[in-house]
Amino acid sequence: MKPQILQLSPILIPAVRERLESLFTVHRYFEQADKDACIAAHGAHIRGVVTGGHTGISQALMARLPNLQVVAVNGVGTDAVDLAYARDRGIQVTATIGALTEDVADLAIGLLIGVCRGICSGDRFVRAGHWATSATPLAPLPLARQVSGMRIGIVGMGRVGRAVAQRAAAFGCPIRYTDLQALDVPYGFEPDLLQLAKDSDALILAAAADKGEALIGAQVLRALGPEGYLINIARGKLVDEPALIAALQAGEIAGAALDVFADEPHAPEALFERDDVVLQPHRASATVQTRTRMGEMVVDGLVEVFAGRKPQGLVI
Ligand code: 8YV
Repeated sequence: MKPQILQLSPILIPAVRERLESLFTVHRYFEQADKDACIAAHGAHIRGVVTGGHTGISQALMARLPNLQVVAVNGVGTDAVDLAYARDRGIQVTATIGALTEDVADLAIGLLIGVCRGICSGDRFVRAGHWATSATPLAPLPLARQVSGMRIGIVGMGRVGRAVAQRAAAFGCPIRYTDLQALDVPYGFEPDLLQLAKDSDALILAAAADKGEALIGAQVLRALGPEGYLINIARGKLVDEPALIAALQAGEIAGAALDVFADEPHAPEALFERDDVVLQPHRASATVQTRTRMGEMVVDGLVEVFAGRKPQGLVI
């Protein structure tokens, strides 16, 4: 009999879906109208869970899966999985470590350029027909902020942080970073986040969110200052969103570009009308190439665990 899998979030690559469904009996929990009935009917037989980085799995749901052996996260962040509980139960957790680094770093740079150069507001300006009709072309658009040479502060110098740094360095940007400790990287370490914010023109969040909830609050934003930009490709909960909105409204920072939010799929409406903000619907890893690699890792991880071997990307 094929092992039974509970799938908590969609897989967008057809070939990966087909492989998953050919190897396992898959219960598509995310599509169920009556989720409780789904668990009542199948919970006792579930041996594996497939979930997304943001979705994770609650302790309450794991508790209803007595034969659960593995949670395969289709993402790199495991902050939405109760790792301590999983460890106690002997449930293995895998993540797609290394599979999405480049894409996430690419989007961080895209967002930085997007917000500093006003790419989205320029696009809206052209589409609305204002370019052709305005008496003084470009007058309503403020001049942009040069990106090359900006002082970049990276919060979290893990795989993604390093890939962001590499790219920013190619733009001639001096780079400093903060992390739990100094690391073996060719960038300046700043243990104090406030100081890093003071010394940066743009702060890029690339930290894991297991700890550090609302790391970026009013004080850090004030330190970043009216010429400073905040870029977040990590987790929404790292930022105190009401404080960010207040800082933007008061002109205490110059702008923000966000791929992630505290309460996805909801982004704060106060941001919608602002031209000093670029918003993305948590899409940093959403390319065909990366999602294919991630999906393959998820399926391979399940196969390995059920065969009693150590999977790649094993977190616990
Ligand atoms: C993934 C993420 O795209 O890797 C993560 O932790 O949050 C995202 O980049 C998401 O998990 C897709 O399922």
